[in-house]
Amino acid sequence: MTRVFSGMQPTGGLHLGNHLGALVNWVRMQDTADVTYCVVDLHAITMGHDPAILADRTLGLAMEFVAAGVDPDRSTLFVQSHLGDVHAEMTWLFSSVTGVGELQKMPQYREKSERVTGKHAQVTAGLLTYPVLQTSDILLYDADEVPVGEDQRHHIEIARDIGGRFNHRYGDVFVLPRAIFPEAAARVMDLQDPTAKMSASADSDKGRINLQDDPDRILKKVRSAQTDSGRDVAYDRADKAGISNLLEVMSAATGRSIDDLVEEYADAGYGTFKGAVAEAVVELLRPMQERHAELAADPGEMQRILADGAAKAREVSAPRLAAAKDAMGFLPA
Ligand code: AQP
Repeated sequence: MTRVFSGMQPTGGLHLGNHLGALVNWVRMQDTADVTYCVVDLHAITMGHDPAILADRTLGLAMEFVAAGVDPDRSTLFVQSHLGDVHAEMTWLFSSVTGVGELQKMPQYREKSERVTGKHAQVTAGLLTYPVLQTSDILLYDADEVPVGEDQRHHIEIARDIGGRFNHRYGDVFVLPRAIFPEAAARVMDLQDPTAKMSASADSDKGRINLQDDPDRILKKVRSAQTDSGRDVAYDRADKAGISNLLEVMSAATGRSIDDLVEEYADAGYGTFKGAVAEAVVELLRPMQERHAELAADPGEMQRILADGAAKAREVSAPRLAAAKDAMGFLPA
């Protein structure tokens, strides 16, 4: 059976990009694969974080996964730091087959390190080695497939490179994974700046639809989305970035093809089209928001699910770590 692994950071509530780019595939893949999903909290501390809210955000993110349709009975759902011993040790081993230069070339590292400003600000070693920890996350679970958004393409490639190099040097221990992107909305763009991806860390949340936004807020954000000065609803990523982004969002939210939507809305005017996009997003999020409210009422149940998940995850990952150490020639304890 195909094995699947993916994770998300508890850096805030999820947004529509996270959902359409990755979470939709997480849910779909439960039907056919052996899936493991993780709240990657160890990744969430590389840019500075608030210790007072990390635990709540971690639990809240797990609830968002389940509210979106991740089924704890058909998946392994766990928190990365609960297996910090396994993931961090594996990261150390992989870091000895990883070049500093290849980490420095990662687009996300370059872009995020530029955002670190201020007198006491530091580009941390954690930000640089982030892809090595992500490689451990994925390879410890023998993942064949990793459902992610387009922005993760380079990180999955480096995971293959690191795993491949390890296998070449020490023997075939790891499965090399491939990224799985959605057909539409693999890269959801910011509504206010359709040349930038919708992001948890954007300065303003006007260009971002959060999964917990209420219908009024969603309508306001979609209505004020930046579009070109033309009138026709057409798909053209270069010249009509804003409208094309909304077409992708609506296509992913409704399951209708972009051609079909263009045919219906070509002459409808931007106002009518934006209203339809907002309605589609509201309808997509409504059941998730209802389920999330139910889950939030019983945090103890989610803690129990995560404890079970951590025990299941350890059964897979601890032997993989042991095999890696054995292949590298360490003296058994
Ligand atoms: N805009 C997006 N479109 C499609 N997919 C996206 N993902 C993130 N943004 C978009 C996918 O969501 C998953 C979670 O990724 P993460 O936890 O690593 O979060 P992230 O990529 O750090 O999220 P943000 O919002 O983009 O935050 P910043 O600005 O901090 O980088 C991944 O599968 C990702 O591809």
